[in-house]
Amino acid sequence: MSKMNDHNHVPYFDHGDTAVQEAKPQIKEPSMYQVVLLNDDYTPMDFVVELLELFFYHSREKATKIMLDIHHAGKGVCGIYTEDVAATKATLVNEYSQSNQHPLRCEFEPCNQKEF
Ligand code: TYC
Repeated sequence: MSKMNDHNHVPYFDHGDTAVQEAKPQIKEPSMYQVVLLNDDYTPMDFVVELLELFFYHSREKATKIMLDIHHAGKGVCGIYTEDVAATKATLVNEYSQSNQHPLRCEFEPCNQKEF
């Protein structure tokens, strides 16, 4: 047998019994963001309720409850989304409020919950 092909004598040859660690799947659940509305003294209650129906698909009843919570607490959650969706909703709501001459402010911030 030629020395060149005698694998038993080559120090680093894999004999086929090497344990191969499979890579863990590199996927994670996306970070979630809550879209919040801030209270102010000027935006009409009806406008806020309609906006909550229009942009966040809440029923009239739920929208009214959220609006009143914000009115009393100063701030409240409208919905929970991935970052892109939360950012887009906040921008659209702020543009809509401005175009109707209301000072209503909408923001988004990281949150730990998955749904609202
Ligand atoms: N405070 C407002 C009023 O009395 C109503 C209001 C509710 C405004 C929620 C903003 O995010 C808001 N007309």
